[in-house]
Amino acid sequence: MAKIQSVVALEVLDSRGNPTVYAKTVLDDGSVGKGYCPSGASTGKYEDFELRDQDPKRYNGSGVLKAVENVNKIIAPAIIGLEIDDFRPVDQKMIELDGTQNKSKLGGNAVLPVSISVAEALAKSKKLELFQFLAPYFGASNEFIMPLPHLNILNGGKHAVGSTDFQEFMIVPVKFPTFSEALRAGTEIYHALGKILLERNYQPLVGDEGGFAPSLFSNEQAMELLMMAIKEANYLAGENVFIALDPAASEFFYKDVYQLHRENRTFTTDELIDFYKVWVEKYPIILIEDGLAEDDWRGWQRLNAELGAQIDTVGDDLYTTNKTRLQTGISQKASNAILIKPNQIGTLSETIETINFAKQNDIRFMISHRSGENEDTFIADLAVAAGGGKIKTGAPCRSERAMKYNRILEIEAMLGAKAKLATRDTSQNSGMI
Ligand code: 2PG
Ligand code: MG
Repeated sequence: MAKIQSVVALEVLDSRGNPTVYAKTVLDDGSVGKGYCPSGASTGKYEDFELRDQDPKRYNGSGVLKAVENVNKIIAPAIIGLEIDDFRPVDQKMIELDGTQNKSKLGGNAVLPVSISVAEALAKSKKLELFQFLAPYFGASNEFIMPLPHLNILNGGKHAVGSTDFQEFMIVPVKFPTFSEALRAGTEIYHALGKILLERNYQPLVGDEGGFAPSLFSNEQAMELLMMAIKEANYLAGENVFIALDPAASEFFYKDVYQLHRENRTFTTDELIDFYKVWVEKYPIILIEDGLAEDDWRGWQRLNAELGAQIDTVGDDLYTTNKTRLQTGISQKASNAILIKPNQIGTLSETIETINFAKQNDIRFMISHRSGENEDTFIADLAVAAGGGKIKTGAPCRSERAMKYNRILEIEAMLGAKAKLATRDTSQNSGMI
């Protein structure tokens, strides 16, 4: 047991230059933990409340001094002095202090950094690596599964204005012996894409998640560029490298239809599902996240019924890491997978509960960053500890993205032969091209 000696929060900046909350926890044995809150651009409507000051004189209203004060004046006094060897009682205390469904009193952005910093301090106190400390919460053994990296090499939607309507075009190197080899393949493909874009006179500029953000005339053009890049880097699309998409469809769903502005097309739910079906036949797609909007339950049921045997149908805005919404999704057979973002739900305890609930119900899960990130590599340890076999944390470019992949490299080296790269059955996904 160690006693919480101090908890201090600060207003710092994220990767978009927006203010965010950082918290530092010190235990009485000298162990120190740090936590940061990431932030989304295409946020789901059921996410935790992100408390911003709305003071137009500071950071155009996006300052987080109130959330910082909530840590320093409300949370810290309530948890300093607690004797702990588990972070869950601290999370419970914060949930009680907040007392709302969506952390709207204290702010999810006040609660999460404290939750992470306490877990990190405890891991240090127990002289464990963070992933080792977290593993028992998932009932994990001492064989660790390294997650398959889902690298977002072409950015669109809200992360790259003027690029594609679909938000994320990811590549997934699947048939590689180790995480480091998979990451190398993904990174070589990323650079091949940059070269192809330059040759075609596109400025190789990047979006919020480090992927290229060319101004394309259609979403399909992005798919063609990805296929070219895989080939250019000497990998085999549909054999060892696959494609994953996050259209983030809630962002282009208006007045009951899906509107793709770049190509001037409008789809009903059924038409958009048919569109995805054509793509899944044509391209080696293994995963579609938020293919439909967050309240389009009927559409999700059909999408999952028709494509769920071939691809991961992942709910992000649909579930917002919320166990109750996932429960609804399971009873409706709305998807076969969930995206996990700790800041959508607020505490590490609730994140773990949702993951374990997904596991119990054979729902696959992928650990994810946010488009507004920071120097915290916490999600890398979480992905290894939870053992779901998938992570997405942007392109292998820009330090706030690369450092999460780098942390997995470090863990892999630490574990040696005990680090097994996740596998994925791709027999249904070769694509025709
Ligand atoms: C998503 C995320 C992360 P944001 O939609 O999956 O890639 O974007 O953080 O902007 O919600
Ligand atoms: Mg998403």
